[in-house]
Amino acid sequence: MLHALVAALLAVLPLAGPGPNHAVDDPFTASRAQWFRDARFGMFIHFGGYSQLEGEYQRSDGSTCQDAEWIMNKCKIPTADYERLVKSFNPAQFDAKAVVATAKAAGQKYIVITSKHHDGYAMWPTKVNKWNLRDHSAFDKKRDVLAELKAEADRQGIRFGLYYSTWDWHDPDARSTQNFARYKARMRAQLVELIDNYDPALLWFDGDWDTDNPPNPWTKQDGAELERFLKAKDPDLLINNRISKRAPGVKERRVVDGDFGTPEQTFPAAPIDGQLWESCMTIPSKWGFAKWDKNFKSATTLTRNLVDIASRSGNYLLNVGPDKLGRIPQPESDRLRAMGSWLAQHGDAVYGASVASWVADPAWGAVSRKGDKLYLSVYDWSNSLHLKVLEQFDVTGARVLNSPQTVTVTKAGDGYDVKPSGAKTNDVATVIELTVRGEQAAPIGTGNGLRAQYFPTNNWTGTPVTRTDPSLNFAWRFDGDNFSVRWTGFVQPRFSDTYTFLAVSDEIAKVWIDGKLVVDASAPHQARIDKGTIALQAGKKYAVRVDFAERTGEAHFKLLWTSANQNQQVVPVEQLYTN
Ligand code: H79
Repeated sequence: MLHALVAALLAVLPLAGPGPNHAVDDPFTASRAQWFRDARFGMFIHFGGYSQLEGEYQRSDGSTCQDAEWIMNKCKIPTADYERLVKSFNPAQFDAKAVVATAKAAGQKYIVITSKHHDGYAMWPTKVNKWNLRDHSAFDKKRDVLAELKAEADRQGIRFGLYYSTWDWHDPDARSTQNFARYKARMRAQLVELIDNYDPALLWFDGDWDTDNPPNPWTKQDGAELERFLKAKDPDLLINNRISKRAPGVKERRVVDGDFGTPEQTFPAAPIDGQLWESCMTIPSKWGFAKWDKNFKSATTLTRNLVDIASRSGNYLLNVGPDKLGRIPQPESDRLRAMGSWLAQHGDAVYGASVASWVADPAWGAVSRKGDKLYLSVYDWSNSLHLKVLEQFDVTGARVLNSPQTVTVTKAGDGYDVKPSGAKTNDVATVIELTVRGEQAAPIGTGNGLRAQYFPTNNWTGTPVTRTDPSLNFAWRFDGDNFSVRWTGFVQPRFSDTYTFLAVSDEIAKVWIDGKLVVDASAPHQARIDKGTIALQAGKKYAVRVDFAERTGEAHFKLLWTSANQNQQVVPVEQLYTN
């Protein structure tokens, strides 16, 4: 009630200054995201009413149409017919113990299961409607697959997450701009059920695109409101970027949305600027079960994908599609088990590992880093193994995981030649572990932030309100218009490196370090990331000035840094000084 009043006031009053900051922490360093950053490998499960159709629909004219979790939409199945088919859904052989055991055997650290896909069918006994596995199926009325999976995941030490599609083909209000508020209320009620009953560590939204088939009235404001609501209920929830809205015709999602980015059926060639990320991919071509979908990727490809992803500081959410009886198809579990047996011996290269910025990505494999270890995952053992060095470091030890062979490391050309004495240990990737010593970090600083001046205009004029901001990490979103901020003080790097400063901003931002304009995003723009580099010396303090201005629409500003020795993060309070 009070909230609505405040929101109404904010809407009518020209607000001089920003509203509340919705960026509560930095996902790159926050303890609530620690498990996610370390996990690297999760199991996605696409399981729903569509699973009953097994990827095929017989039209009334006798012809066959094929798809999987999109079958209702792509094959234009009339709702009544889809409902009739799903009525006989009886996944009696769904065995949570076996599913979680498969994830464990694969070396996966978390599970994300579809609670509701685009067809709107809820996989738990929701009280919001009858379009769910309890009330609309032939399944045992005493069973609840989400409850079973959650309990088993807890028992076996696997984190539990839920997928939820905001886009809904079944609920008539979901495609109606006029009735959308009613749909949003039902969605919220369902999400409350999910949080209260299954306590997910992560919510994975989907269906954020702009489309007419059927229409999808969801907006960025809807996403921002929902995220605020969910985080108020559970501040530790991790939420993906698709809770927001992808603009019409835009392929890329925004860096400011959610806790992590979600490349789909692909993964990037380097860490993503400004956000944690998780690539979701399938083993055959489709997400939901389809009996004809038999072009399975090899365990070697899948394992190397995981290693590549970990070496770029991302997670791999690899999907399985249980059949209509609830069983993970054997070709999928076979591949998962093969990945797990490789990981059992080489997991150090993956879990808790991230980008190894000291070296260039090699053509013969991938390099990841964890603390004072570099892991060279060699896919092509026949090649000579050269490491191109981007940042000097010493090698104090070298060994091949699971092999007694010796490794010699010699300086050569632009880096190191690495020569193992023996044969590869397996065909997927042989891992060479280097113990390394890089530059000693300067002690953690003692700063308390930057001096901030908040101006009641969008051009740094008028009388500012002054305060100290511990870090520059703001998502004011829709809450403030027509203000500008100037932050001043000093920044103190802990390494002598060429630093990249990354500014997430909407809509005007400039960053000066040591008097040099490092980021110039002074042409008005929507939420995006801009960056620039400057060489700095460890422990020295450099003058910093940041100008940010907001006229209308959304307001965002974050300042991050990264270097060869410093993984990407919001510049932390300890390294920022008011004087
Ligand atoms: O759940 C899995 C897929 O079913 C779902 N996301 C994963 C995790 C997914 N559905 N579609 N896509 C992914 C690809 C998106 C297709 C689109 Fe379009 C093309 C969206 C906008 C253009 C088709 C045409 C849908 C709307 C218009």
